[in-house]
Amino acid sequence: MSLITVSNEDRIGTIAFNNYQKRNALSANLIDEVLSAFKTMQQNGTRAVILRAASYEKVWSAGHDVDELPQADTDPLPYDDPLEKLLRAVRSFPAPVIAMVHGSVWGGACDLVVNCDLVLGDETCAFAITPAKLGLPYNASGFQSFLSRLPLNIVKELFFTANLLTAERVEQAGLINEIVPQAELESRVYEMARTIASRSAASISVAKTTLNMLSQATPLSASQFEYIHGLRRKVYYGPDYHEGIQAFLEKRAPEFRVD
Ligand code: YZS
Repeated sequence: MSLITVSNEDRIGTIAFNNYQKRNALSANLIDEVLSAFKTMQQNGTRAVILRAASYEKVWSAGHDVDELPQADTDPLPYDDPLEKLLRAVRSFPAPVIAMVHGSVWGGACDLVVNCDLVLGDETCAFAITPAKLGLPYNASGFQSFLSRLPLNIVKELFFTANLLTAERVEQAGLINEIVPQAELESRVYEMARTIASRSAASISVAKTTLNMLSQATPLSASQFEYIHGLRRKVYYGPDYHEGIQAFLEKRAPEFRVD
C-alpha cells in the first residue's frame, strides 16, 4: 500500500504523507515514494508542490524513522541517508515547495520543513527537533538549514531543549511564513501556489537556486569541517547515542550518563 498520496492539478502538485499509523515517520520507503513523485512532477513541468499530511491529525510527521537509524557506532545521518536525499530533492526541485502544516513536526521532519521554500501552518502546528533526546550528533548541513532560517538563539533553544515550539513562537521567529486559521489553511496554501504558478517559472527557478546558494554560503575550511566531523563521531560511538536509540525502541525515557 502506498505511504503517500499524490495529485496534480493545473500544474500544482500535491504530495501528502499517508501513514498515520506510524505518525508519518520518514521511512526509506515513504521517502522513495516522495522522491519518485518529485521526479514525475519535474518531468511534467509542475510549477509548485505542496507537501502536506493526507488528513488533519495531531502529528504532521514524527521525523526520521527511528527504527531505521543505526543502533550505534555508525554515522546516523550520512550524506546518502534517505532523509538527506529528500532534503536535497526539495532544495533542488526547480519550482517552489510549500509545506502546509497542521499538527506537530518532529526531528528530521522539522529539517524537511525548513528546507521547503515556504511554510504555512495553522494554530495547531508546533515544531521540535529532538537529537538531544536520542543522544544523536546532528549533521552540519542540517544545522546550516536551521541557521539560514532562524536566529541562532532559537536554533539553540530547539536543539538544546528538544521541546515543541508553538505556532506563535515559530511565527515570531520566522520559521513559518504565515499562521492561518485551520479552516482557511488549505485554501490559503493553494491560492499561494496558484499565484506562483501564474508567474514566470524561469525567474522563480533561478531565484530559488540563487537564494538557496546565497543563504548557505558559509565559508568553512576543510580542517574545520573535519574537526566538526570528529566531534560528531565521538558522539555516535559514545554511550548516549546507544542509550537514546535503545530507550526509544524500548519505549522508555533515556538515562544519559552524567559524568
Ligand atoms: O507502537 P507502534 O508500532 O504502534 O508504533 C508507534 C511508534 O513507535 C511509531 N512512531 C515512530 N516510529 C518510527 N520513528 C518515529 N519517529 C516514530 N514516531 C512514532 O508510531 C506509532 C504511534 O506512535 P505513538 O507514540 O503511539 O503516537 P502518539 O502517542 O500519537 O505520539 C506521537 C509522537 C510523535 C509524540 C510520538 O510518537 C513521538 O514522540 N515520536 C518520536 C518523535 C521524535 O522524537 N522524532 C524524531 C526522530 N528523530 C529524527 O528525526 C532525527 C534523526 S533527530 O533525532 O536528530 O531529530
